Amino acid sequence: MGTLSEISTLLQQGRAPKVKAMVQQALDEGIAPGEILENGLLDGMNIIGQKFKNNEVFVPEVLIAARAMTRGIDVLRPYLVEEGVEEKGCVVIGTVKGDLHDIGKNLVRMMMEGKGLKVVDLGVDVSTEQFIEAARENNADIIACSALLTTTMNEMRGVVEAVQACDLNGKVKVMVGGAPVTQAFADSIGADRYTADAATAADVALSICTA
Ligand code: B1M
Repeated sequence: MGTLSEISTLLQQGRAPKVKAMVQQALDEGIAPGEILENGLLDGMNIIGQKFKNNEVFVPEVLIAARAMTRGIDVLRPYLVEEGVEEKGCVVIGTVKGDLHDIGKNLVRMMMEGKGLKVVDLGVDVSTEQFIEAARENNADIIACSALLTTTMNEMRGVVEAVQACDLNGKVKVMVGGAPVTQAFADSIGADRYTADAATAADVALSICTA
């Protein structure tokens, strides 16, 4: 098996220390950092994302694979900066104010990172002002809001209205999601995009950033 397909396989198995070691080995073999990212790490994460979408693997496997990806990216990061691999876009993500659920949001973040997007994760209990400020500071393409409670999903309306009312209007798209959120709700608050799962959210974010 080639080094890159081995990295992909180890990542899918969630074997973080092995992934880290193999990424270093690939660098030592002279493989370009961008190629290791695309054809090793991102390849493995894309396969996991697809399996997750098809209910072939579940949350724990995705989290473990994502952790392995993070370890691999940690080794690559300095080389990627040096090589100047272009980020495909920037997403500011968080769980809305009053809401502490972050498992789904973390999956969305990891899937988006797996697509080569820069993701600024504001964590949980994020206010409208924090979303707006971070989007402005990072020159973001997207604000992505997650909510798990019927009581907190209404916070998303405030984020949409705040974007529409400021200089980010027309520049930043608002994506929403989380278990209680529906397409009808997203339409009712004027959000730009609703997606039901993490893998689709990453696909949509990439298409927005590369449009
Ligand atoms: Co809470 N909780 N919880 N909880 N909790 C739910 C959501 C609940 C449905 C349980 C129930 O009653 N059956 C219920 C909500 C009821 C409602 O509002 N309709 C509930 C409640 C009531 C509460 C508390 C109020 C309980 C209490 O204290 N009385 C409290 C609230 C705390 C707060 O937030 N202020 C609370 C607390 C907690 C814990 C802290 C214990 C814990 C969270 C731990 C953590 O996240 N670190 C917790 C958990 C784990 C759950 C359940 C069991 C699981 C949620 C989860 O992580 N699912 C949940 C019941 C359930 O869903 N079975 C429940 C797995 C995760 C991968 O799915 O987040 O939906 P999910 O993400 C999916 C998609 O929704 C989507 O992608 C993900 C994967 O594909 N997605 C996006 C998510 N964000 C997206 C954003 C996008 C696109 C897609 O674009 C931007």
